[in-house]
Order: sequence, then structure tokens, then C-alpha cells
Amino acid sequence: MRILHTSDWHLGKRLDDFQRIEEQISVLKEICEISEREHIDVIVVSGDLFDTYNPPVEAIDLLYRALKKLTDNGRCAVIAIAGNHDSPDRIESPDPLARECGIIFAGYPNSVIPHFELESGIKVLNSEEGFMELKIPGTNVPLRIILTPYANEYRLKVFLGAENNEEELRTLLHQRWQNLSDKYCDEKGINIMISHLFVIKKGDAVPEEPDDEKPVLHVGGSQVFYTEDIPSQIQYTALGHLHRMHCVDNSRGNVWYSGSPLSYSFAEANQQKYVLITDIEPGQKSVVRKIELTQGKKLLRKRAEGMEEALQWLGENQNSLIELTIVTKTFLTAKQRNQLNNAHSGIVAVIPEIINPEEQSGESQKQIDLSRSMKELFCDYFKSVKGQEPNSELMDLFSELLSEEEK
Ligand SMILES: [Mn+2]
Repeated sequence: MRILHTSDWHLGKRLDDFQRIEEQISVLKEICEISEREHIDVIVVSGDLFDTYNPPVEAIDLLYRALKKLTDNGRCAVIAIAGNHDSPDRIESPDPLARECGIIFAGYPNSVIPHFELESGIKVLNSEEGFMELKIPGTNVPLRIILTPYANEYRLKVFLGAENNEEELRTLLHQRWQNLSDKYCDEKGINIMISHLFVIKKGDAVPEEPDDEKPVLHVGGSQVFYTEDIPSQIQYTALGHLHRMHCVDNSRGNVWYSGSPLSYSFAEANQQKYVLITDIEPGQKSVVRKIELTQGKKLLRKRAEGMEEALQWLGENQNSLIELTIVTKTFLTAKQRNQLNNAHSGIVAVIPEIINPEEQSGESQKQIDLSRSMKELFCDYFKSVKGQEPNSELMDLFSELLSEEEK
């Protein structure tokens, strides 16, 4: 059985003012082409399908079109779960229609996939909370899938009946996975897991999460799970959440993040993007291959020594999105900014790095002392912007605002 694993599409995501939808259309088309060429049996999208709970219309349109295309008229099963950026209810809402095409959505860790059968041969053989067993056309071997879409700590605790700390949550989730595996996952079938969680191999360094993730995931403590919590019957674990493609652990079953199909922040600058293809036979170790994606724009970070170098480099790196640091003696003039923007249409940010030894030792380098009072800080700020002390009328107004804030 051949499985294509992708995740973190973040449809509708922008980079500052830059739309990425055209790139998303192209890269999903590329994934469809890879799927056809490789004769894929099952496609897995491991969460963060959309970038927000209320995605724009063109993102919704793109998701359904792309998933429908990937099913190849119901021949190929497509399984997509919710990530922390997705609204679980929104993900599941088109489910009855989607199932008719061979698309299966799971929004919650306790979602139950209803029994159904398609003319193409896709059939749900078994189903309970967080688990399903599928018949896939063209093979007699059943596919067992443990499904754990993203749940925040609170929801996960309620779902698992956990009360206390992270350690307990981890143990309970492990027990749940193990019980499902012991019940369904023997060597007569193929056993995989699909999840949108932060998973590391115990003892490994904790990788950086995507730029936008930290506030979401770390409310009330970090939820890190370990590959040792994954039951030994599971031959492949298709993870979503981290945007860099990598193997988390291949000591027993293979555990991989496919990563996102596009670089979505400058923390991912210069990353090559992939989809993963896994061949699995019953009772055997899975074999994983990566296939490069070529359609997205590269995100590039560049530090240029002056305007001349910047303009030349911009000319040489056209089809990309750029964060440009420019070493300069003064602040950039409006004219210089125009020159840069005329040289390249994908400049996301220009950061002037001012080198001026005389000024550096002076006023501009002064540290802000946050232990001082709000009024003193305001005075300083006003002086630095206006070049004079605020008058008493303004200070009275400021005091009034402060006292209202305190109330
Ligand atoms: Mn995520």
C-alpha cells in the first residue's frame, strides 16, 4: 500500500501584505500530479488545512477542489484531520458530502467516522472514537488508522479524563493508543497513525515550532509527546504541526513530519519543501521517500552592504519573497525605498542596520529603563519624538488617561 503524506497547508495564509493563494493553488496542483504519477492509494493531510477558523472563500474553494482532485474519482482515499489552526466543526461540517467522494474528515480526537461504502471499493470496516479500519480499492489488506486530530490541553484533558499534569496526559493518551492498537492492529493489516501534535523522540532536542504556533500551543504548559508513546504495532505515523520536513524517529515504526508545502515565515527561509511517500506491507517496516516540491516561492533573508549590493542581489533573485537587511550610514530615504521596491516586487521587509559610530555612542543607544514610572517614560518618549518636553496640559491629560486605565 502506498501512502502520500502532506500537512500544514495553511490555506488562506498571507505573509504580511503578500497573498500566497496563487502559490497554494500551484503547489496543490503539483501534489495532485505527484499522486497520479506515483499511483498513490491513500492520501493523508495531517492538519492545519486552513490558516484560521474563518478562512477566506478562495481558501475554502481551494481545499475542496484539491481534495476532490486527489481522490481521483473515489479511487484514492483522502483522510484529513484538524490542526490547531482549524475549527474542528468547520473541518467536519461537509463530511456527508465529502465521504461520497472518498474524503474523510476528522475534527476531534473522539470523532467517530460513520460506516459507508463507495462504488469504487472504499469501505469503512470498523470505526470507533479516534479509530477507523478501511478497505482500500485494489488491495485485500485492511488499513487501520489511529486518528488524533489536534485538541488543546483543556479539550484533551476532558476527552481523556485527565485531571493533573502533563505526565498524566501523556500516559493516558499512550494507553488510549495502546488499547486501540491491541484491539485492531495485528500483522494481517497495515497500521498507521495520523496526528497533529508536538512529538519528539525522548532525549532529542526540542525543535522550534512554527512562528505563529507558540501562543496557541503553550497555553498552560507545553504539550510534548514522545515517540515511545506510539504503540509498536504502528508502522507509520503521519504528523502535522512542525513546518520542516523531518524524521522524528525510525527506530521502531517510522514517525515523520511531512512539513508544509510552502515556506510560511522567514524562520523557514531557504527550506526545501516535500511530500512523503510511504510503502507499507503487513508486518514489515515501512519504507519512506521524500519528493521535492518546486512550486512555491523561496523565502530569502539577505544582508546587503549598501544600496548597490542590495539592488544587484534583488535583480538576481526575482521569483522570491525577501527580508532585506541593509547596512547603511543613515536611515533609508523615501527615494531609496522606492528604488528597492522598483527593483523587486516581493520585498516583505526592509531592515536598515545603521552604522554610525558617532551617533551610536550618543542618545540613540540609550537603554530604556522600564522600572521608571509611566509618566517619566512618556516624557522621554515625547522628547525623543518631538524634541521638546510635553507641556503641563498634555501631562494632565496623560495622567487622566492613566487613572482611567487603572480603574
Ligand atoms: Mn499546527
